[in-house]
Amino acid sequence: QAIAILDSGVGGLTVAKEVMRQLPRERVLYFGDTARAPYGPRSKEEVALFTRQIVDYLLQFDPKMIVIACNTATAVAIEAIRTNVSVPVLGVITPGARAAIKQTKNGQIGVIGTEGTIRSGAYVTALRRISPGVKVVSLACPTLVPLVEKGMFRSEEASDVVCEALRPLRNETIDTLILGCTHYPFLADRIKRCMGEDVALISSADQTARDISTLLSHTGQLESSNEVPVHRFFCSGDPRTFQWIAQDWLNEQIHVTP
Ligand code: DGN
Repeated sequence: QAIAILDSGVGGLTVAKEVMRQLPRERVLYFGDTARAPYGPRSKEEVALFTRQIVDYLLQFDPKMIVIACNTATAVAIEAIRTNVSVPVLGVITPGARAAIKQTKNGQIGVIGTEGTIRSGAYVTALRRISPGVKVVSLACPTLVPLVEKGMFRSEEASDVVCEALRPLRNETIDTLILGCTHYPFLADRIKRCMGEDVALISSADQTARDISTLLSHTGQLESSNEVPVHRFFCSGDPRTFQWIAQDWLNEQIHVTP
């Protein structure tokens, strides 16, 4: 049985990569809804519906668990999906919040994400649940996901767009910044350059992969076979763009099923 991972596009590959690194025996089934990305500007109802459709599609393959590797979808749909699905469902917001609370020294945390994620207040809720006194500064950065989906994350233009998007955070005294969108680790070096060395960047990917590992070891479902797993990738849009971004990010050859 595989670990099914979904996102609106290529962003969830940041989580998939970490899963493949931390749990090299596990087989990954990935779905990127590239035809309908970005989810950020869409309504809650629409994102919840799309997430449900993808989960239903992935359930055909009888996965051992579902990972909603999209903050926007986690924010609006995880509870409903959990009640309707019999396998464990993990999102990326609680793991990201936990990692940020562990990291911060001054108790001031920034969160960047899509409009949908920021509007939902899901990070503020998750952070305050763990540490009620924490100060949270949230900022929607709608210009970043399109850069990544177009494969422009290494371009000069990307640096300018990132700096412009993060400008409102420059005078904040945060010491930790949550990359509250799974696409943003693609831009991590540019975000780092813009925010400076003193601000620690938190990607949910690392903590999410650890949580997956903990969950599967509790349920006795960690893969024990030594065979090299064959991962599968699906996308709803142009498979060529998806394939080259995925190969570049994962550093391996993959096959994409359109
Ligand atoms: N990668 C998604 C997230 O983490 O929110 C959303 C990207 C998008 O569709 N805007």
